Amino acid sequence: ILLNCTGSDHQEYIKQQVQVKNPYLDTMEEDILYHFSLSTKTHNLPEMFGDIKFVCVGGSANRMKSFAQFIHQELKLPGNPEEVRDICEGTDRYCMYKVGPVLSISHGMGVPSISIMLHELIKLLHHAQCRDVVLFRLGTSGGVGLAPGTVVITDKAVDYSFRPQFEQVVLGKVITRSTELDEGVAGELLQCSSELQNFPTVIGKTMCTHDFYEGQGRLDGALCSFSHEEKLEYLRKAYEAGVRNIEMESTVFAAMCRVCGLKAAVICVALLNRFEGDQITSPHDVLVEYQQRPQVLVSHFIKKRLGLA
Ligand code: R2B
Ligand code: URA
Repeated sequence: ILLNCTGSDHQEYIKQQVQVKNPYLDTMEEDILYHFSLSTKTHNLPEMFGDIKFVCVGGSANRMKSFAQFIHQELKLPGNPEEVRDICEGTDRYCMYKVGPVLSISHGMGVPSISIMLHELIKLLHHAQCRDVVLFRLGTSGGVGLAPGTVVITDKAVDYSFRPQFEQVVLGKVITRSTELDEGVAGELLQCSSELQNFPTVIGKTMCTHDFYEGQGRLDGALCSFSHEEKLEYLRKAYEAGVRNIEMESTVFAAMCRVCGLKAAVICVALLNRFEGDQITSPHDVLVEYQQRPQVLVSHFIKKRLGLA
């Protein structure tokens, strides 16, 4: 087909592919995706993953398994949702489930954990020749001035000083990458939320930190080097800068997807309002229901895209 493409069609075709930004990859005879326990030599990646259109990632292995089972039901696919198989069963670093065109993967907690997963995921999508893929991070977060249970669609992922950038140390030097997310997908998700009943949703900035306790201004860690007033002052500044929630992966997720030409969105539920406290005190069943909200929203999005809703 490529031979018949005109120049601009060809460019469009290339643009829709998942791009890796590493010239060395082409020179490798085999690529071992170590933390997935998959490899280009032992697995036929185009056959296993070539039809993937939606990739959903989230911190917890159990939650991403439940999501796979949920989306199996929602898409009314044949077979028993209970029998979804972990593709990464050769390792317990991450889990991965494929349900029709949807891939559900866990990424653990924090920037280093999700960034290792994303290197291997983006290579996997590239090796599998996937096209037109949208990535979603479905997560939990601390709300900044929001009622618990509110879903936040991220318009920009920002760092500790509310800048839309991700800093990474490479060869001993800091390099900075932009963390802009796809505006169209965020808008489509907001539209989806308005079509669901009792679904409090906002769009806003998401602050990404490298710690859950002091790094997020909590007074309840094993260490605390600031006062209650200083905490509130920081949260107030964050709110004024447009930050509506705080979590631990969004900046690197946004930055890596952007560089590789992948459309991406971050959807996190707020488990608490950080102006009101630090401890997560809601009962277990309430927290479970909150964590299903990003899944319900993304499922609605996927069904609409597939013409099923
Ligand atoms: C949200 O929740 C986790 C910490 O509890 C972390 O992975 C995040 O981003
Ligand atoms: N996840 C976070 O990173 N922070 C919170 O406050 C809640 C969940």
